Amino acid sequence: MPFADVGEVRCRPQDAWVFEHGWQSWSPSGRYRWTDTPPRPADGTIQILAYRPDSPVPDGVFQGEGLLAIEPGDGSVELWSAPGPLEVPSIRVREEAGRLVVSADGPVRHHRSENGLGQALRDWAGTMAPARRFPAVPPMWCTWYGYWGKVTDADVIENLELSERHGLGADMFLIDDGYEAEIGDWLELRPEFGSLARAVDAVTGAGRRAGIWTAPFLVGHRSRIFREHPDWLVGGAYAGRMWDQDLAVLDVTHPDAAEHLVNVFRTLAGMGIGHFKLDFVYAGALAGRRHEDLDPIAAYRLGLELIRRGAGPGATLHGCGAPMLPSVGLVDIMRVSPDIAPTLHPRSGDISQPSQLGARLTGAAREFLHARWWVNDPDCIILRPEVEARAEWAAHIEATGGLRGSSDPIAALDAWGLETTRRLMVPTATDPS
Ligand code: 9PG
Repeated sequence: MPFADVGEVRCRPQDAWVFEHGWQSWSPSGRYRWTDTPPRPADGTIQILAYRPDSPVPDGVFQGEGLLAIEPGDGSVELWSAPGPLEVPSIRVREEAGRLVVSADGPVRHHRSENGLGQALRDWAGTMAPARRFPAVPPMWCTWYGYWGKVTDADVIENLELSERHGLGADMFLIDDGYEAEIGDWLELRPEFGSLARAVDAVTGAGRRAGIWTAPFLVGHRSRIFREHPDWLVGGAYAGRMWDQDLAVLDVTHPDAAEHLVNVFRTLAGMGIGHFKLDFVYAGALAGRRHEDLDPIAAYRLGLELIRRGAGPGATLHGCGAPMLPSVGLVDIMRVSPDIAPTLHPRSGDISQPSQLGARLTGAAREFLHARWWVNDPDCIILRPEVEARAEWAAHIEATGGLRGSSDPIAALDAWGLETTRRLMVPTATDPS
């Protein structure tokens, strides 16, 4: 649908603030003055990887994906949103003759509030998902931000032992990117990783839960499934470039691809894995030619349902790089920020990219979703001495009710890092803020 005007706010634009909500986990979200320049992708690849792929924003315009709010400066809030998780328009605001004009490329709802932005967002979030209790999730330990793609089974086992010895209380050990042979070949191992069964058995044998990372809708051009099943790919869909290769998309509406997807998760669950970090899943909602003519959000939701079928009803599904609204009701935990990194500022100046600043700004702007739509994941605790502004990151984590997960090599922590990590490693808050 082309953009059509849906409303206007009469105010002095220089007094107004706009809240832009990003498309997926890594998309910048926040409240900006009308006179500010909001975050925009540094290049076309980042537009696909971390913003909304088909919805670049023209200059001079603010844009939210499924949610945009305006504070005219008199204490009121005007909020426009998607009608629900299944249809998520882009919502824009532009200045025209001294007023702010709102437009959207799909159906929207309008809410008005007199109680400030925070309350407006909390109230709105409550209307978008059925009220549900989110039981406390215990803290975890994750391989990514310490071992990156070079993780081994021995690293998992060493940190399992160190977490117990230092009383960090990690109850789930998440084996992140780096164990797999290729992006798409989730049941084949990178030889240097060692044995997945050995790592998982060590964790479950210690009475802890095992978690694993996949990017279930990505098919890397180097993978076996890309070579062997070209008919399982979404025609014309390009999920960007990472791991030094172009990324295609699994067509979950193809019956054989769907069966494969269910089987991957059934197999991993059969090994004793109960927590699944589902990463780069924006790919499942890309437009393209599918075996069945489903719209992209319906195809995305079907993909998550197939994963649930394979993983089992008791498994924890943890979205990441995930379209936010379209995931409501289908994931237990959701990453609500770009990646944390040992550096305060992102390399490209683009706050969708790994950095403490990007993780802090977008994570704080989305705290209102915690325990309303899912359990928020603000990204991992990293507090080893090389981490810039580590006390600021600890304070940010302490202020969120979301998932607590340490991702330092525990042996690299100094006394302050160890003590602070121990203090932060508590279960998630069950009440929304
Ligand atoms: C593993 C990592 C970790 C991490 C995830 C995700 O915009 N980007 O280009 C971009 C790339 C990678 C990325 C986030 C954003 O990291 O968030 O926790 O699992 O993959 O490769």
